Amino acid sequence: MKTVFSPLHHRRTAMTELDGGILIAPHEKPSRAETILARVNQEQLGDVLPAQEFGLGPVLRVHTRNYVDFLNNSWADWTAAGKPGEAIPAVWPGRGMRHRVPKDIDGRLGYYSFAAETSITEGTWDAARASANVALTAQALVANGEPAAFALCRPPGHHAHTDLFGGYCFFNNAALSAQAFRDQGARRVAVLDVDFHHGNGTQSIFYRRDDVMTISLHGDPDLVFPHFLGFEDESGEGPGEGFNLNLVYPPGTPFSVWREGLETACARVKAYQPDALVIALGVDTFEDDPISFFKLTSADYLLLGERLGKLNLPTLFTMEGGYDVDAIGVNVVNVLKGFEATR
Ligand code: OKP
Ligand code: MG
Ligand code: ZN
Repeated sequence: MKTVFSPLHHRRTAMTELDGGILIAPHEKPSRAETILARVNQEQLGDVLPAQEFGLGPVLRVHTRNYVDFLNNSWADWTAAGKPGEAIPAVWPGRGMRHRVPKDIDGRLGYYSFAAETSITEGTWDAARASANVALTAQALVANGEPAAFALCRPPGHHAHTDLFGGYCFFNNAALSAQAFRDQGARRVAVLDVDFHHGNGTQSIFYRRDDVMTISLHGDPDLVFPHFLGFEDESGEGPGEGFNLNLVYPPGTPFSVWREGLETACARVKAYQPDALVIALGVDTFEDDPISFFKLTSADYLLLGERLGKLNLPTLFTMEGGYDVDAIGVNVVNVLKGFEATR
């Protein structure tokens, strides 16, 4: 399987993540991508290709112009306002308040976000753009006949809504790719999110559509981020009714239980008969992940990959979460090797 990678991910090197009332060094850090890349090379998974430039066209198929402009200008606006640190949202339009876009950068940061852990920094725009280009380059490989490709995206994307950043995400790389498949003639696309967290952005983007099915397995949002979406009674709306599926699990869930949800998800994907499959691949389901509570082992990721491979669909993997950097390379490449073993 070919991997697409961009060294521009290094432009996203935040110093702060708001966590537990203090600013910590972010979990979503550059060594994550470098460790995965090293393992891809060590295991000779396949060629590693650079990202092509796709411009903003495919991004604007999913995100609003105003949101994209905001992301593009936010760091400059923040520094022009004389702020000393990284750009962290601290005020939101709560219940009963006006949903209008304020002029002031503090107001706009809140308008275009849903969480405060994700600081915007000098290179964030460049890295988020590169991450989208990584996804779109890998998507094009699959659209042009590769059976599968791995988009080594960083920053991740599955929490980003059409006009909201948060959860370390800015552009929804999985959603952009699914939309690109549709725009290139795929009739139906399935997005299966195996990251520990709910893919709230992806769900929201396609919630009223039947041409992109969204499925996510994740920790119970009653207990863990993103808290306000991802429950099992969310099944889609209007024409999208029946085309969203959430599979929620409690703390301590091992692979033996999680794989039942994977089976359910795979059955739904198969019945949908999509022309392409996008896997939002997070390995923060790992037993030693510092911010998550599932108990998958490194060997389990081989079995996950095998199950996905058996779907026998043109498949794009977009990299999402996974924060135990010591194990992230092994775990991600195990999924991809397990997948390849079935082909
Ligand atoms: C992004 B992805 C840590 C709280 C973390 C944000 C989690 C974002 C996960 N104390 N909250 O889905 O891996
Ligand atoms: Mg998930
Ligand atoms: Zn995650």
